[in-house]
Amino acid sequence: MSKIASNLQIDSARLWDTIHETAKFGATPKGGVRRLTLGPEDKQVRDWFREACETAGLEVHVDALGSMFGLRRGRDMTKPPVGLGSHLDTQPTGGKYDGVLGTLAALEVVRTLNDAGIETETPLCICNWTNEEGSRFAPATMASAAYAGEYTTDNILARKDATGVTVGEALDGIGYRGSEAVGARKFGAFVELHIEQGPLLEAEHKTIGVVDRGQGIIWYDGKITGFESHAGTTPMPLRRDALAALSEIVLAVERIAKAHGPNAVGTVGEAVIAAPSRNVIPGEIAFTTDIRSPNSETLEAIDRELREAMAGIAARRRVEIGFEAIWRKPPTIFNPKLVDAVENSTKALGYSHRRITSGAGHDACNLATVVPAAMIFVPCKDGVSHNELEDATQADCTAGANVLMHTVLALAGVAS
Ligand code: HGY
Ligand code: MN
Ligand code: MN
Repeated sequence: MSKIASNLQIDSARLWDTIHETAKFGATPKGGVRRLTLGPEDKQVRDWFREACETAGLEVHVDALGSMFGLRRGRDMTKPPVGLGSHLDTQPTGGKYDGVLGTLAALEVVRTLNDAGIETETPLCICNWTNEEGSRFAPATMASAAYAGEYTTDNILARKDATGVTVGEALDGIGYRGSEAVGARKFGAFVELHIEQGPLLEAEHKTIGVVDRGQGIIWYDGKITGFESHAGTTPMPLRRDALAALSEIVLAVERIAKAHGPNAVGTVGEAVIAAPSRNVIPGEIAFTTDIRSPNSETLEAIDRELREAMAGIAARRRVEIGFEAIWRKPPTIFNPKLVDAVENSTKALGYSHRRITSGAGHDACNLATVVPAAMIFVPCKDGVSHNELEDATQADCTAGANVLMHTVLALAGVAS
């Protein structure tokens, strides 16, 4: 690699300004970002991203699920591009860095290579994957999962949000239902930079997480059917209280996840009483459950034990409990050669680092099933994410973007 390329550093101030410039799309009073996928704020950031890519000389393409691709030409256009990027949608109580750092660092890599006049051997392709978060439409990482062949495009287009709007309608609503077939754009490799969203790097004073694995995930949609009745006249032993049953389910999820600790986790993140009223015993509740573990056998054991616990709760409380697994993501093993490339770039740049398993799901975990993929983590303050307090330092974001750039240069090759 040329001397220029090997000493290249991204423009730290420009990356930092870019992250904070886009944070205005969906900015919340508490300093977070609420940018639900395919909503008006997502359209704003997508339009911004498209313009920034075009200004950086990229050809912008959009696929049938709205995922965006900015292609930077390489010397040999017959070779598949190295992909880099993440997502720009956020959780309802999201922060400025989840997904955003990886997508905008990819843009910064292109801007830096442009400034340095560096041409790579293979093309590069920066990516903004639709709906990584899975908050408005389930499952999470749906567009990259469809890209990897886990779902058909039509299956995803028909997914509905809580108000009954489909993915297809939402894409049309913001003008991002592209013409490109999902999965048609091939990559030679894919690298994603992301905040860790956990406490390890900060606690160990490490700048870079070299991600070699990702947890397995199972998502469930649950429904409890009891019996609405008068809060004043129904004796306690005669009640079929759906909310009391859910309370036992929540504690069972916590107990069973802890029993499979220290890495297994379980969460009931949503619960909606069908017809809530202060003086009516809840008769019907919809709820969701998210369980994770780096180990497939542990996931299956938790699934079995949850169903056993629910059968007991249903019998004792004379309620019906429906519990459907709607998404199963096996644990991810990232490509060892790419993981080594991340580690080598990190060492060459002199950053402290450690190998790490991703507790969160990411688009790279789907890409890893069809193309060599790897991830780079940087710390976030107190390990907090999916919270408006999410924070990271300019130095760590810069370090992550430098590792991303040098890993991509090692994979793509430098032509001039
Ligand atoms: O849920 C996840 O792991 C990701 O942050 N959407
Ligand atoms: Mn993310
Ligand atoms: Mn997230």
